[in-house]
Amino acid sequence: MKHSRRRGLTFIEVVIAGAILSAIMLVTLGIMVRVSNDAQTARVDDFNGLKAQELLSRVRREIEFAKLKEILNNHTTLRFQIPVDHDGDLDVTDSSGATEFGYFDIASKPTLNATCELTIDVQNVLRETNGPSLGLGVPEDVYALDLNHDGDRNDVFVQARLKMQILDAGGVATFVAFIDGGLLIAPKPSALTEYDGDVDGDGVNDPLFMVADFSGGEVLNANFSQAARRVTIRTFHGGFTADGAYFMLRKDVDLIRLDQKQ
Ligand SMILES: [Ca+2]
Ligand SMILES: [Ca+2]
Ligand SMILES: [Ca+2]
Repeated sequence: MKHSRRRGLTFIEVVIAGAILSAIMLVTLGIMVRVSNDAQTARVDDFNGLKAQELLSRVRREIEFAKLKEILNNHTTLRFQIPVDHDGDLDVTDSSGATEFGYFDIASKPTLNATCELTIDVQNVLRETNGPSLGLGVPEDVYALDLNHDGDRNDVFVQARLKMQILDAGGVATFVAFIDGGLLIAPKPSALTEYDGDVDGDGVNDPLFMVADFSGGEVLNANFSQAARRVTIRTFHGGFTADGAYFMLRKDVDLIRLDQKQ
């Protein structure tokens, strides 16, 4: 008896084919989701990078010809002066040959003893689920996420812009402008008003402004020596992916060589 050629698939073949098809679809879907997520996170990272570069290049422009006066308030405030022609002889040295360091007053007049200050202006607070409230009187948002990806939901961050102000000889601010920074800063867990804590959760604190040594470029403490001719600025920017499920954290560090002897 002649058997007709078998047509169609057996049940088990259908099941296997179905399983293979499902697996292929899952893998494809996985790749699509990953590509989409990668594209999303890349976009957020690009945006964060742009904010960082804007801020860092602005600070660089302000301070590269400056003489550093001091870094204070837990590394969040940097004071500096620049060469000015205070005596009006068309150069920035006085009759003794010394550089006339100062800043401009509100009428753009070069003024000795005036100082420019860069400091932070806290705008809002980002808290992980168990992060403490800072009670600063600024908006606080709580997120059920590990924003800094350090394995816990205990952290809290402030988001700040940079405030630039001119201080007169008495230290009174005569002019204030803002550099929209979107800086993320972590307070110290032991002192929630000291904003030089650990932002990225690697166990090392992340101060905003630090003095660096001219010879080795090594970051020193706020007490700077004669050799200090560099300032490091460490910025963190963050942003959520479009679905709000992931928070990208980006770190940028700039080492600015100061033109003037400190
Ligand atoms: Ca002069
Ligand atoms: Ca965390
Ligand atoms: Ca850190």
